[in-house]
Order: sequence, then C-alpha cells, then structure tokens
Amino acid sequence: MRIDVLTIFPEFFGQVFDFGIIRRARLAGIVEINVHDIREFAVDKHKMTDDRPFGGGDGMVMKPEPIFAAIEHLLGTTDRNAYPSGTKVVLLSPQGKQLKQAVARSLADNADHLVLICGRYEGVDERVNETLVTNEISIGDYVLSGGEPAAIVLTDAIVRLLPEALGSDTSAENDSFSDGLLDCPHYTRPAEFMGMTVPEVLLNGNHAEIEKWRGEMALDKTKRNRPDLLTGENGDM
Ligand code: 9D3
Repeated sequence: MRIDVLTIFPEFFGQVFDFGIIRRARLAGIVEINVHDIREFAVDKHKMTDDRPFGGGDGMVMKPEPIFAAIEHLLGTTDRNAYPSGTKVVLLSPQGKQLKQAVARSLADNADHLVLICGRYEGVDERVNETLVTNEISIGDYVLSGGEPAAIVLTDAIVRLLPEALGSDTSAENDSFSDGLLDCPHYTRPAEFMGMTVPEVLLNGNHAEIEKWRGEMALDKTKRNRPDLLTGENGDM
C-alpha cells in the first residue's frame, strides 16, 4: 500500500511513522508513506493556502487550487471517477463518517493507494469534497485543531491490518473489537507487587478456567466502560 499525506504542517509528522508496527511495515515494503507540503503546490507568489470565507464569518478556509494541484501531481487526474478502484482520497474532517474498526478494515482490504488530506482552520473549500474526495472521515466526536492527528490515527489503524504487518507474536484476531468486547485485564511478573497479587486463576495452569475467567472479565469491563458495545445504545442516554 502507498499512503500520501497532504498537510500544511509536514513537520508535524516528524517521527510518528518511525516506530513499532508502522516502522517494520515500511522497512518490509508493505507500506510506503510520504508526507507532502500543500504549500509547495500553491499557485500565487505568496504561496497562500487559505483565504477568507465567502458569505463572511470567522476564520479561514483552505483554498482549492493547491489541493487540486497536489492531487493532479499524485494521481494524474482531479476527477474522482477516473481514479483506479484501489485509489481512495480521504478528507479528514469533523463532518466525516466516524472511523470504526470496520472502516479501517475496509480500507486495508480494498485500497492500495490512499491520499489523506488534512484540513486546518474552519475547513476546506467544498469543491475539494465534491470533486476529489472519495471518503470523508472523522475520528470521533471531539474537536481537534486540524486533520493531522486524525491522519496519524487512521494510518496506524490501517497499516497494522495489512497482510504481514503484524509479527507472529501479535494477532489482529485477538484484539479488542474483533469480537465486539473490550479486552480482559493482563498481568505479568512479579506475582506480588507492592502488596498487590495476581488473580489466582492465572497462576494455576488450568487453561479452560483461564479462558472462562478472561471472557467474564472482558464482559464485565465492557458493561462498565462501553455498554453501547453490548446494546447499541449510548450508556449516557
Ligand atoms: C465550528 C464548527 N467546527 C466544526 C465541528 C469547526 C472546526 C473544528 C475543528 C473545524 C475544523 C476542525 C479541525 N478538525 C479536523 O480537521 C478534524 C477532526 C476533528 O476535529 N475531530 C474528529 N475528527 C477529525 S478529522 C479532522
């Protein structure tokens, strides 16, 4: 897979893709990640990437021309209907469809080229959305300062799902959410730490009993912290 990130703050991404699973996947050639400065595609002599909103109001809006030029450079077209089927142009935006494991899974399985557009300010000129963007994604119901942290979250969630990205010591199947429950608690040595002990069941070597305990603890934790995962309702309502 190839991932191209479009941002006005390329330095924001400094070393975030240089650790752990993402680093290993890059070194193994499973994914290639490139970060591009939208400003380098600016057309005017002041290299402007934003401007005042038509109709008035606070804040600034990202101009369409530099983003169109960047997509033309990367994909050879600015018509989303002409993209190859494995090419997705994602706009990270508070108005997007909320990122869930199934969204990450779908992109990991079906895309081989992702272009991630990071918005800033009040937003991006809507013509970008209408013409270039195939998927508009939010990472949740809280306010960020821009799309950059969201692009990092989305990249991480997708790359670890690519075939061969996880080591043999880790399993995507065993993860929280793959069975719709939160994970059970984990313990390691020492068996007693500052007077706190490890649940006896984990020490007795009875694997059927251990799996039963883990299932019960996962269900308990899910009821307490994420009842919505069990009922489909929001526990705060
Ligand atoms: C006043 C209305 N706000 C929209 C809900 C303005 C606004 C807030 C935050 C406009 C842009 C932003 C910057 N956020 C993102 O670009 C963003 C985001 C987010 O704020 N939350 C969750 N996911 C995402 S993805 C991109």
